[in-house]
Amino acid sequence: MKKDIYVTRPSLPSLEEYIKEIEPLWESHKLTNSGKLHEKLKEMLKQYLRVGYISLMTNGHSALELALQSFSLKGEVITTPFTFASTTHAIIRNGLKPVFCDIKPYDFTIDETKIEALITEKTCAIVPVHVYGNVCNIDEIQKIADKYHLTVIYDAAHTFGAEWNGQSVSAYGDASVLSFHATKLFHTLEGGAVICHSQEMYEHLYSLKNFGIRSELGIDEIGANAKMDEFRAAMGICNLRHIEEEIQKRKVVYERYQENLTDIKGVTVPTCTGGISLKQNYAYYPILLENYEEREKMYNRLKQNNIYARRYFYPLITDFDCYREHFHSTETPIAKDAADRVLTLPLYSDLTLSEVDEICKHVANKRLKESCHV
Ligand code: T4K
Repeated sequence: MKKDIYVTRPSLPSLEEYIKEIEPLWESHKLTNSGKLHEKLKEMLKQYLRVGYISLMTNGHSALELALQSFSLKGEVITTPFTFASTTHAIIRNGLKPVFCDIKPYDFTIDETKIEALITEKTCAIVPVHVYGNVCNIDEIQKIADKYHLTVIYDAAHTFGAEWNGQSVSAYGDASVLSFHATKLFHTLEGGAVICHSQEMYEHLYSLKNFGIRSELGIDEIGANAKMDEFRAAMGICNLRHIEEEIQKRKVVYERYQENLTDIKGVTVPTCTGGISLKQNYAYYPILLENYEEREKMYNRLKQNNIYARRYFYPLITDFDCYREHFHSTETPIAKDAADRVLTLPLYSDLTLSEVDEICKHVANKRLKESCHV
């Protein structure tokens, strides 16, 4: 029986390393609400990401919802439909109206040239998504935001460890939101964070993730419960120690895919658009097939061979049952086309090169170029 290969497989530290980290909890009994490990991870992340303020949360989605809430926004938010459900859900659950902008066909991020045409007197913010680790056009987005006085909150769930122009990608915008879900290259089992730029916002987020509690007797706003507990923080501390090795191993896998698939007819491989100003994080490996039918065939062929690639992000959010009556995917044709043709291949640090070659053999379906020996 063939081994199952999933789109991802979380990396774990050694059991000994994790136990060593959580052992003091049996002494302290301080398990959550900003314990010592929470504080330690926060400091480690500030240093690693080179950011001033980071608010750790229970997951990326809560982080996104609370980041939006913290700006007291009202009205319309320009975003894209080519993302995980979380981005749109967070906007709508904040009582805001998403206005969908199309994406660029080569890197799947928001097409900054199409943003201005969507701005109305009701627009209050832009929520761009750094899809698959591809970085949005940060400079142009900021210029537009400055011109129209809009808040920019990046959904940076896919960009942990990536740098742009020598700075962490998460340092840009009025806030950036990270996901530390088990399926991400850096994880805390479940987890997430908001990167912000002032002590005031940091404290506000602290209150929002703790029911709106300001003091023992004072609750002055309607918050949620989105605090990160000590067991998750411990996992983050261990994983962060190995993060550079994790990214390097992924790079090797990513490059093997590029080498194997670049000249395969009917397969479009990822393009890195950041040039030398970008340090990639190798979070995902998305390919585009010629059309919907070819993508479905490929998805099923891989599945028959125990390779569970994923169609991130299909269906397009505007085609979800809960949204299709309110939005039209025809208004974002490039995103619609990408959703119909994309397939995200397995990528994780333990994936062996012979497994990559095996996956590529099925992707190429006998059209593999000669240099790849499988
Ligand atoms: N914004 C964006 C752009 C996002 O992509 C996400 C999350 C968010 C916001 C929200 O962040 P979080 O609130 O999640 O922190 C997965 C993840 O659950 C989700 O975090 C991620 N994006 C999304 C792209 O992928 P599913 O429904 O595809 O996960 P699932 O359970 O099918 O896992 C995929 C594969 O991974 C499985 O087939 C096997 C493997 N796996 C998974 C888990 C959970 C494991 O081997 N071990 C595991 O523990 O959503």
